[in-house]
Amino acid sequence: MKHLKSFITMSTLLLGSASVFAASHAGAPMAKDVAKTEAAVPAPADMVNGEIRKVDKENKKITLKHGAIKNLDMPGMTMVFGIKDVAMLDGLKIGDKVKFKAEQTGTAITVTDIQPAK
Ligand SMILES: [Cu+2]
Repeated sequence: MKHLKSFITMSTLLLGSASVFAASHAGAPMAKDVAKTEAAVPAPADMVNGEIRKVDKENKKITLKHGAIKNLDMPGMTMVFGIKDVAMLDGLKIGDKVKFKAEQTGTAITVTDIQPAK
């Protein structure tokens, strides 16, 4: 009888801890939903390595030789980008190595962030 009693006590403890486990994870599905929502949003732009080839402040354009741009699914190449704000080009010149973010804005691809590469 002593054995049976300790068995029951053990089972009760296990059940007890199981429900505590369930309770403490009650918030988990919500966190999962948040992650799902974030995944539905287009991939955030990564910083891409580039080198300035041409700057056209008047037309808000910049030519960059760039590495692969993951968020745009683009391999490395040299191409013209639109620039969100020409002030971002202050202090940058042709030949400078940069890190930049590019995003698709309608039919154009625009540099939304650019800074000297360190
Ligand atoms: Cu490109």
